[in-house]
This record gives sequence, structure tokens and C-alpha cells, in this order.
Amino acid sequence: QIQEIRGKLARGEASVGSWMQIPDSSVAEILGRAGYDWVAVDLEHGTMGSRVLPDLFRAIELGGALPLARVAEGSARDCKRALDAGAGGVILPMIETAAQLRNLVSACAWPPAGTRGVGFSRANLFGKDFDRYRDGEARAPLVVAMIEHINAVADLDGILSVPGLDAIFIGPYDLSASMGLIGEFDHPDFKATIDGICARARAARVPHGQHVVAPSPGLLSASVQAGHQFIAYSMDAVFLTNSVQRPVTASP
Ligand code: 3PY
Ligand code: MG
Repeated sequence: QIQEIRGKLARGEASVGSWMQIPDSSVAEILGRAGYDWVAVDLEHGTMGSRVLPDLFRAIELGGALPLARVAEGSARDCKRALDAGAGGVILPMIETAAQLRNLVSACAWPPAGTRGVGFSRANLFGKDFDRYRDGEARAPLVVAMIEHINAVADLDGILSVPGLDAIFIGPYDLSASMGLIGEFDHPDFKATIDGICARARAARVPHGQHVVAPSPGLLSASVQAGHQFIAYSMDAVFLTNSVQRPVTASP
């Protein structure tokens, strides 16, 4: 599955996933069966705790999607918890430097490829399948770096050249906030910054992606047309909010 997603990215195709914040395995099952390549469980924003992760990941897997985790912070500890629970990869918030990313890529791979700790966890079937430790290449989880601070732009070429990086994912909210332009997505400086990030990613042959938050097939198509490849389509709370309003009914 990880290799299928990597194959799509390598061929220039889009890999479309979705996103969840509501810590409930039924939500995970619904999203896992909805046809996405992956479902990212968000531990950065919202109230998700790591205790629920194994159940959410199992439920996502039932429908054939790969479970990913947006970790709470770009730290080795948070990556280890998510991967031990069985995440197929991590989405790392607030990557600002190549050195920071290099450390985290290493924290996500078992030795000799990296420095990830070896212990009993769901990732090795609670100690039943230690072959997974030996097959470092196949077990290398997806690593996606979020570019969402203007500081990252200064070291972007370094970030894009870190071995083991599968894609970058732009966070428009934090990026605009770091530029003093919070939510001003039509501001020319903001648009130029996004265009610059995408152009540099393409030059470095690193797939770039974004979150299409509004559940609109037209916006998803536009994102694919714009060359984004690692795309999150909406999220549980937004799907619900957009369809939950009591309809206006005609009087009898
Ligand atoms: C941001 O826009 O900052 C995000 O993290 C989007 O998921
Ligand atoms: Mg963010």
C-alpha cells in the first residue's frame, strides 16, 4: 500500500486521502471505506489522543485505506507513538529546516536505516513479526513534511533534498499566519509564496500537496490540475458540518 502510493507519486499522479479529527472508530471506518488511498488522523489539532490510535487504524484498514498520522509535533517521541500504533506514515507539522527533517526521517526508520526504537508494538504485531525490522526498505513509512511557516521557505531547497522525504504538504493557515496575513489566501504575497514553494518542489522532483478543506469535487479537480499530488480531501467534521444543517421545509 505504501509502495502503491509511492508509485502514484513517482508517476506524477495524485494520491487523494482524507482527514479525521473526531476520535471515534466508526468515523474511521466510514472514511476508510470511502475510496481514499489514505486517511490521516490528526493529533496536532483537536482532541485526539494516542490511546485511540490502534482502533482507528484498524478501522481505516478495514476499507483498504492506509492510516497516516499528523503527529502533534515534529518530535521523535510523537513519531514513535504514531508508528508504534501502526501508522503507515507521518505528516510532520511545522518543518522549518532540513536538519529538523533529517532527524525525524531517521526517527521513523528502524536501524540500520535510522534510529527508530525497537520495542513490542502493534507495528510488529506485538513482537510476533520481527521480520519487519529486518526489511527496512519495505517498512520505511511515508514521511510528509508540512511547509507552513515562512521560515521554511529560507531552507526549502535543503528540506526538499532530505533523503526519505516522500512529499511536502502546504499548510495555508499557519503559513499565512507566519506572514502576518492570517487567512488572506488571495493576498498577492501569499499567492507568490505558494507558487514559489510549488515551483521549487517541482524543480527538486518532490511531490507537493495541499488540503482541499471544502468538500467540493470541483476544488479537488482544480487542485489536481494545479499539479498537487498529495491531496487531503476535506475532513470528518467539515463533511458533517456541511450536510447537517436542518433543511428548510415547506409548510403543509
Ligand atoms: C494549516 O493550514 O496550517 C494546516 O495545518 C492545514 O491542515
Ligand atoms: Mg497548520
